Amino acid sequence: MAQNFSELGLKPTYRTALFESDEPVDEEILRQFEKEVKEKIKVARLMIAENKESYDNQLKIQKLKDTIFAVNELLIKAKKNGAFASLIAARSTPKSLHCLAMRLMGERIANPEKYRDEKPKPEFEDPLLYHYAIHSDNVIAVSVVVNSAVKNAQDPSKHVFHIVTDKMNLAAMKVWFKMRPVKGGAHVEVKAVEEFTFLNSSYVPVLRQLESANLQKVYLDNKVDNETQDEKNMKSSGNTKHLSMLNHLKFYLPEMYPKLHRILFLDDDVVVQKDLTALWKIDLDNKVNGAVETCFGSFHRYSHYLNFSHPLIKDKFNPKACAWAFGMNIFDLDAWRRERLTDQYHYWQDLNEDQSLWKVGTLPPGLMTFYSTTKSLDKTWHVLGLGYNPSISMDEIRRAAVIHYNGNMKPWLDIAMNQFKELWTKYVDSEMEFVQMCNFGL
Ligand SMILES: [Mn+2]
Repeated sequence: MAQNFSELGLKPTYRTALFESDEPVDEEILRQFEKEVKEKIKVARLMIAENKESYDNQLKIQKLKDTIFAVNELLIKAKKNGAFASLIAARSTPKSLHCLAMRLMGERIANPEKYRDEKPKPEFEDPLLYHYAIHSDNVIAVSVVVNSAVKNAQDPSKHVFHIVTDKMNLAAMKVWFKMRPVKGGAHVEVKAVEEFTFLNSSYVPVLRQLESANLQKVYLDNKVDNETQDEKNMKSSGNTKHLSMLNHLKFYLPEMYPKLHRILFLDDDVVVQKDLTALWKIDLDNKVNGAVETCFGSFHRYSHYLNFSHPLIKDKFNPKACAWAFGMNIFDLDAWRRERLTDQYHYWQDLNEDQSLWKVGTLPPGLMTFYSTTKSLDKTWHVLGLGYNPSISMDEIRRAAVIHYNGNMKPWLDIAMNQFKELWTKYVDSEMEFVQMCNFGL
């Protein structure tokens, strides 16, 4: 696949966006990709027509025909991978996930006295313990992350998990951890993003942008013109789904946990396979973000994520700088506060209202915010690609402290890759009655 893209003269950024990315596939990118592929096919067809008369060009014709075929295959694959996977992700999984959330809600409504809110534990603010941040609306995914971390921790009682979800999933998430308390004395705090009241639209650019996008939507809806409702919905939803507060929450960790010095940020599509405590002791050389780098050859450089035709980007960043990944990051919160990096993030996010610096996602603003303040970690800490790359070696996976199912093929979906699924399912609490009822297909 890698060489196909460059051989066919297609931008490698498409490869990143359509096959490797952890963020939802952007319809606009898929459309652009389709347009370019169709353009390539057209040019190839024209050349064949022009060359038809001269017999000595047979070879060339055959080569062009092969190109048409290869490009078409790529398009079909991209559509399947992108649009189709998001379709499945949006329909079939939520069936089981919804079922689980509903059962948990039902349990809570049936037994209100069992689920009264408890006082926050002092451990939640104890800087001497090992703190984790997990931001997700997916109960089963979060339970796997926490369960795998606890099972592999030498002393679970020193580990504190700060789960933040949205208002809609708060009760379900709380009931889960009440019904299935974590083992070994580990500590779990569950909060809704709405409880962090400093995160409002006068402080957070993403929320302000969401509000103005919603205003635009109202304006579009009321406008009398010849667009159908579907077309309007397409236009407005395309922008807003990437601006979810839960996705951008990681940029506010120092303010959310003012007493803590370090926190380990984990995505909800990871599995922990080793004791991680060494991460809190690693020397970060006064840097803020400890992460594994993802570049190889010309791939996954800053130029793939940022628009280098913009003067501010060209001025400030090296296009060849190596990108790194979100998903397992050890953040030094003191250094973050000292360097005022949240202001940096706000600066870039404000400038990108018109999407002229980057298109979508949280990795581009992350790459900008933590440029020159990221310390590269040994690759065995965090092995990526289990959601799209079938050729990761099992040795590499076994050695990894954390494995990451970034990509479309999440382990809780029907389209998960079979060879990697078991590494996730072994941490699913399959004895839990609701998990059995809700058909997770384990
Ligand atoms: Mn992820």
